[in-house]
Amino acid sequence: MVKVPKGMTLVVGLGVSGRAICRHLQRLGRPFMVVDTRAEPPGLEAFRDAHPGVAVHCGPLTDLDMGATREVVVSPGVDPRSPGLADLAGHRGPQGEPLVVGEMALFVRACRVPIAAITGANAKSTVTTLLGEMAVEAGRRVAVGGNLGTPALDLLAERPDAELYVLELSSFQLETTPCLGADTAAFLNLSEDHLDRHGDLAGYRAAKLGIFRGARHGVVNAEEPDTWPAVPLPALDRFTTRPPEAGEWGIGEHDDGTGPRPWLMHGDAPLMPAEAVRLPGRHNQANALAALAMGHRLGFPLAAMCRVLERFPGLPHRGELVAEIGGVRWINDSKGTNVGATLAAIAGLGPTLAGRLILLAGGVGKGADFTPLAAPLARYGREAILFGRDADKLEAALAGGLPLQRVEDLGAAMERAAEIAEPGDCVLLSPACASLDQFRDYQARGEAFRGTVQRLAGEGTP
Ligand code: UMA
Ligand code: ADP
Repeated sequence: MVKVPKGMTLVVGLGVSGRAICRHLQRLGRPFMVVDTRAEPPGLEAFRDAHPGVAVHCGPLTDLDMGATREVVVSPGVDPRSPGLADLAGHRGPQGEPLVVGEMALFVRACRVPIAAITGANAKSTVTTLLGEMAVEAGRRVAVGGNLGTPALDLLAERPDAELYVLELSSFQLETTPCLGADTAAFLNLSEDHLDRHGDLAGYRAAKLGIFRGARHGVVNAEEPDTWPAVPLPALDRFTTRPPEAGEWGIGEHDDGTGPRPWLMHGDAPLMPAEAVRLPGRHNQANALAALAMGHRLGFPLAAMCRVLERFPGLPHRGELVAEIGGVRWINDSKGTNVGATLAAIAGLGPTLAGRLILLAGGVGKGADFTPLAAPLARYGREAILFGRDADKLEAALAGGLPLQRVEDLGAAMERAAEIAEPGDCVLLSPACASLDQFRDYQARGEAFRGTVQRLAGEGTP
């Protein structure tokens, strides 16, 4: 047994967040030690160089006696219910907070300016980036990060001048945040993801509802009651892709003299034509409305926010057209890491593509049910090419709908797609799975796709 010395803070995990937690504790002058359950966590040597004298234990959490620990700060990838931590549930630290917390608990204690926080199964990064861009356009000093980009605790040090923090937060981060106290908090949508960690959809939802703890304003999806807070908030805005009811943010018919067409609306006030939103598809119009609702609450001028929506081209790896080669479009939606995201990608493309969609999917399914993909793929798909750890489960869920092809990995899937694609087809990488069985992360998977497409373009292969 390794005893954590009395009064010492224990940091669990030596990934991106864990290292940010250590830097933060160092700035506070709080003594800490580190544990990572992996035998050789990546970047260990560099960490030791940067933090001489800090004890690092690599191995099971059950090796540690945490009885005298001042606080345990867990990385998002570590389940607070793991053996070694589970026993500490219900224990309290000196400030009365739970003994086991995540990075956001430390962030909240240190942050002195408003927080805008965004969660959901999908669209978090898109809405977070949109809101950040809107803040800049409105002339605010804003820092953007969290689950996306710079870890929240690093933002505090890198952007001490910020007058607003816009943070994307995952269910993992929220379940270890006792009270976020956001000025505005959005829960965008809910569909199955991370069930291997949260057990079931109810568990996943309960973690995500943590975004509303202490919030002064909420933004929810009018069409998804699962996103609504369990306890009333001081103020709430709802967005929908239907015509809005009073006070809602939605999409309705409006005629500005050029003929009736769909507009983004706030109640009965028209804001901008839906087609002027540069991001494609209805799901992105919903994302735009959520960002508008948050920005409005924060006092950003509507005109500034609409300018951002007109020009924002989207983030890489989210429905990104990499190239059109010989009449075949190759689209990188590597961030489609769950069924809900892949459904949105298919819905966005499908109607223009009946029978012309070649889907590349597979990887780590995280316990999800793939059957919702069967009907839209049967309708729009030409073939689904399946690879990775959970290809079997995908194959079973899609069987009987469209032709299926099993291959080893993404490279083989792309070879097969290049072989069968004909002008007018669309090859979509939207895996409905995490990448971690075959790639470092979804970006590496998307880069691999992009690299192969660029090589194909060079060769002139369809
Ligand atoms: N791990 C161990 N033992 C440990 C510590 C980590 O096995 O002691 C494993 C985890 O199980 C996981 C991996 O190491 O498989 C990384 O976990 P981590 O907590 O160390 O991750 P970080 O590198 O700190 O990155 C985390 C977020 N990752 C996760 O939540 C898994 C990053 O989000 C985030 O950008 C970063 O903090 C900064 O805040 C990534 C992510 O995939 C993009 N998030 C999930 C998602 O978006 O769906 C939630
Ligand atoms: P997150 O950060 O929640 O993963 P992203 O903005 O990175 O969200 O998008 C992730 C995936 O979700 C992409 O594949 C994207 O095409 C898809 N997506 C974007 N908006 C929506 C939406 N409103 N509903 C469902 N899926 C969406």
